[in-house]
Amino acid sequence: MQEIVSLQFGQCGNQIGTKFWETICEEHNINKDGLLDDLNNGDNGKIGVCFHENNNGIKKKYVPRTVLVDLEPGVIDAVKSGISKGLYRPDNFVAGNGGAGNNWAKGYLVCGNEYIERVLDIIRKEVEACNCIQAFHMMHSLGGGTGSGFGSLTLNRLREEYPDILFINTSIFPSALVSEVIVEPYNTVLSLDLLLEQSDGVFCMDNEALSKICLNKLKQKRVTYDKLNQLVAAAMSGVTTSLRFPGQLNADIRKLSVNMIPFPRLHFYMTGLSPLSNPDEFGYCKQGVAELTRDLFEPSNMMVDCNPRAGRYLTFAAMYRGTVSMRDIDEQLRLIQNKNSAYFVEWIPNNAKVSSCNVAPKGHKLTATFLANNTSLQDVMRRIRDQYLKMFKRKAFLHWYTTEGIEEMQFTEAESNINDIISEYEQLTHMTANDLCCCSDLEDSLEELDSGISCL
Ligand SMILES: Nc1nc2c(ncn2[C@@H]2O[C@H](COP(=O)(O)OP(=O)(O)OP(=O)(O)O)[C@@H](O)[C@H]2O)c(=O)[nH]1
Ligand SMILES: [Mg+2]
Repeated sequence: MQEIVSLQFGQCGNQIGTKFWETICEEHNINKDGLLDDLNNGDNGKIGVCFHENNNGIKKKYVPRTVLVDLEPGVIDAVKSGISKGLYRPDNFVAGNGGAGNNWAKGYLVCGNEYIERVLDIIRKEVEACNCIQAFHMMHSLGGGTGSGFGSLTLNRLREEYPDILFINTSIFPSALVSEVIVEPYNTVLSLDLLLEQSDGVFCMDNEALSKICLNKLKQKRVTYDKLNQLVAAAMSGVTTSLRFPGQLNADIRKLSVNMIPFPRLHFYMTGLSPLSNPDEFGYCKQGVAELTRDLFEPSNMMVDCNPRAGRYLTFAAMYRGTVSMRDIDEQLRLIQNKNSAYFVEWIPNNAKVSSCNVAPKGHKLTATFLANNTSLQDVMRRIRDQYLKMFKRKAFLHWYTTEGIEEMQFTEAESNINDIISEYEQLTHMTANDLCCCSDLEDSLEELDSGISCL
């Protein structure tokens, strides 16, 4: 079994985490106490990837392989007393009593250092309980102090201790549409700097795009975290389907990464879902393979506020759930790629990975999840970088960070790292196969990619 150990950090990490577990428990017929609800249990052959299966004599109990951490107590207390309180391992909760107060430096240095050994001990126990762990999966926001700062510290430490285990992140990018944290561009830039160097794959979820989906597509009157988190959980459930249910392609994170990431630093994914429609309109539109596939490429379906049509697809993966024919899918994807060839780089032939799973999410017959490595992701980096620069030019709010021990230099280095990735995306948007031959760094990486794919 290739297990994934989840790490939920901070308010946002724990709120999206609990929504994720709620969603996948329902799909695997696990009730709020971790017991199987339905004896006719469908295809649960790979359930051990995400859950411990504990046999306590009478009934098997399924316990999420997850560690829940927050430097302030409120959200963890809410999980401990919420409807799923019987689901999680009691030893896997860590709650501080102060919080990092929206300050990356506090999460990374001060409070983080106080709690890191306790957290690492719990994670070590989780790793020991695995047969052959494939990845850590951290869920967190980039805009606060705990998920971003303490999350970064933990990422650093786990990288040192387990260099061979893949590290993936579901990272929530901030948006002024739902947040009042003024310093979040600072926290986000400092976190991105680390994610660029240390993470193996970042599923980017942008509160800006998620809010627009809620308002414009789902026709909600008001945006709430609960609604945003439902979208994030649905996308994460889609992305992990082939890891959790028996199937064929992309069945582990390493294969997904080898196929999706042509250059090591370009490991930021945008995610999309279909269908995404107003529940009142449900049933009025046909939603077959053709409609879903077309929808997946719609900019308004992306969970990052970017326009993929202004960039180019390096690679993408489409995952379908429900009873569906692979021939239909291949045909629809070919149609879209042929019609829109300018949007796909020509120097990665066969840049699509497709998979299907016959278990549809609850309440649906057919759905699809999209994962893309598209150069327009630079838009969200640019948005955050520009907000950051406005404050940093005046050194506004900087003292909160320097007094906690972060040097100004770390800010300028992080900023230049973000500038570099923006230029890398920019370059690849305009680069043709011929230009690429002149660029030896990229050429080396392409050779690595070729040999990686041929090893599969
Ligand atoms: N999508 C989503 N975003 C959230 C949620 N909770 C907070 N955020 C966003 O996360 C950022 C703030 O980070 P938090 O997760 O609250 O902070 P934290 O990690 O707990 O850190 P501190 O409270 O500062 O110690 C802001 O951008 C919020 O809009 C949530 O449940 N869902
Ligand atoms: Mg908090």
